[in-house]
Amino acid sequence: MPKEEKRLEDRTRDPASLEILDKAETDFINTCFIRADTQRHHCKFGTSGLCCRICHMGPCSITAKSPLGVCGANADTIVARNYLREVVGGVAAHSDHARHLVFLLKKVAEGNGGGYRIKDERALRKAARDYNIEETGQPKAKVALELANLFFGEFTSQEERLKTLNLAPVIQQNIWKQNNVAPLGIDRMVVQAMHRTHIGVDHDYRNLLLGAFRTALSDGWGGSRIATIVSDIMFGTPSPVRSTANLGVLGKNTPNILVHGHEPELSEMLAVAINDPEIKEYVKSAGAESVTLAGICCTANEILMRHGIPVAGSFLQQELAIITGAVEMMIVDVQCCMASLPDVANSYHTEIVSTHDIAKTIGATHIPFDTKNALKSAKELIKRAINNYRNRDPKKVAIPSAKNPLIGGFSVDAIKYMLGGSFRASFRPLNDAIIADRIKGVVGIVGCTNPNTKVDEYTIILTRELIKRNVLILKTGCTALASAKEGMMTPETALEKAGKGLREVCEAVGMPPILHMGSCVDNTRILEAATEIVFEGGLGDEISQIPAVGVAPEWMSEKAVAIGSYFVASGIDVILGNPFNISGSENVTRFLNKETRKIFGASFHDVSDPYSAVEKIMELLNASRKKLGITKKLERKLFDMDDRRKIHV
Ligand code: BF8
Repeated sequence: MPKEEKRLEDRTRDPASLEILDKAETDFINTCFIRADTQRHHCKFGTSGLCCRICHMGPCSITAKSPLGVCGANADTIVARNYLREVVGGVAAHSDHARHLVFLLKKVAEGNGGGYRIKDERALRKAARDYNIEETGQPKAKVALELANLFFGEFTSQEERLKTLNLAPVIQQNIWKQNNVAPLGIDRMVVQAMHRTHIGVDHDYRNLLLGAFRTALSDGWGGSRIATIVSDIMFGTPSPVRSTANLGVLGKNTPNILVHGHEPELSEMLAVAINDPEIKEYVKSAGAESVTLAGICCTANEILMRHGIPVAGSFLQQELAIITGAVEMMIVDVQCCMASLPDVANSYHTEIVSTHDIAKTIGATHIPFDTKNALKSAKELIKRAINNYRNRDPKKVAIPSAKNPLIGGFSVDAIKYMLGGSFRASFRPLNDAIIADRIKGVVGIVGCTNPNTKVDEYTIILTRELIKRNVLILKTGCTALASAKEGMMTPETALEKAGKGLREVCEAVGMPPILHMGSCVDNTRILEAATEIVFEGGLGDEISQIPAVGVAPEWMSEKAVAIGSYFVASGIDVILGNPFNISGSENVTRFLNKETRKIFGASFHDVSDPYSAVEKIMELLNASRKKLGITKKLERKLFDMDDRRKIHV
């Protein structure tokens, strides 16, 4: 046992994870938690952003005695370059995910979509109108093809700004134009960012950082937004759905299949195939009544939002799920799937199946997913998992009992519907509640889990304290799963803990105070909600004026750096539970934590404990409220048309 190993109870607040971490010790399994202990002495040059490895005259590390790299780059340049490269990594991941979905949309439109079809024609036609594509009276395949081609243009556009930017409030668009951060084609932005960070190109830290915001915008108002739009068209716009979360969802007497990663094509087809009569028959022949399909990470969020399929766990539970000894197959695609999975699986009977040609791991079985024969491929995978059920060793099985019910599926459309009903679907009641001070504001809590902190702790404390203070919470990614596992995503539990004003509003419209809005690419749903609030009127003319804050409490991935950056560039302050690797440059730190406020109306804030984060958030929300002149609590009353007109002026 390494000398500095953390106590078990300091690793996570989740009881299911604690139980399996204990089992991992007994089974001698090396998990990310142990590896985090052995990696604890993080390189100071790395954490401060002062290590430059972009050419082979180095690597150079900047110190007081050697303040310049061999090429003459100083700390500001090196730190800013490293930051931009992290943003690029995140943008590329989200946007490549989007590209695959656009290909699928195109194939479906051309009649080559295999078992896929357009599930939400309303979403297709709405998207077409948003992008000025003529859709009235046109067949859906034609509209879909035109939209897919337009989206491909969003990747390749060489000289024109992204069309998706037009979905933002006009003032945001103007800010981006004036500061030359309105992105061109996504691919062009990624290539340009890699070019400008090559040795001997861009050395002005401010220019590099503006480049980082421009690249990030090509994700938030580009790749990720397109991914969400196309997913909704292809697989359906989510609406509230019940489910359960945590390792306790694994079946004791059923074959268990976990789907893990990000792209929804495969998981959607698995969700269909699992109910196929052929599979139901097949599983009986293996001596089980049914087969359990559950999700890990963002794939879990995707199939939860659309099918109510249970969530086995978040990012740091992927190894733990295998250690239960009860998983027949873990199917992975891209992003956040640990390299260690086959090693962990070696001690059990679990088969790790990789499905994406750009994401292979030695020790995993690679079975590329065939979208042309998607249903057949999905059924074959499920049968293979069922065949493995006979290899389960009961002596190695320990499934924690912990699981909690939840409600997920809050797309912006679903929120509008909850707020206003089907005939008057609108954000008006939310804006009114914020104006009347029953709701203080809206906070998006997003991102990952990280073994360097006690898992889920910051997220849960922050969420609990904010709803107590009448703040409506929007959640995505693994932080959404933290609340789900804690039982905070049922309307009843959460409402018991919410402040009076928030509770009144949520009870009136039948909505929980913590809304699960989806996976990481679905952070664009939070931008969409912020835009709806602006369009609805009464809370400012642009996003930075509304009382809204973003928080990434336990973030770890490059995608989170991109997300934080596009939030700030969209006018939303972002609280970071752990800082970026930028402390080596005072100028870069000042730029990101202060000066962006003059450009975008928002900045980053490093706040390492959740109680201080609550104070900071309330300070930011109250400052916005003061600027809007909405500091007084209004009597509760129903707004008539006259009131509404006044709000709009
Ligand atoms: O994209 S929240 S750990 S699973 S990076 Fe990964 Fe972070 Fe989870 Fe989803 Ni997002």
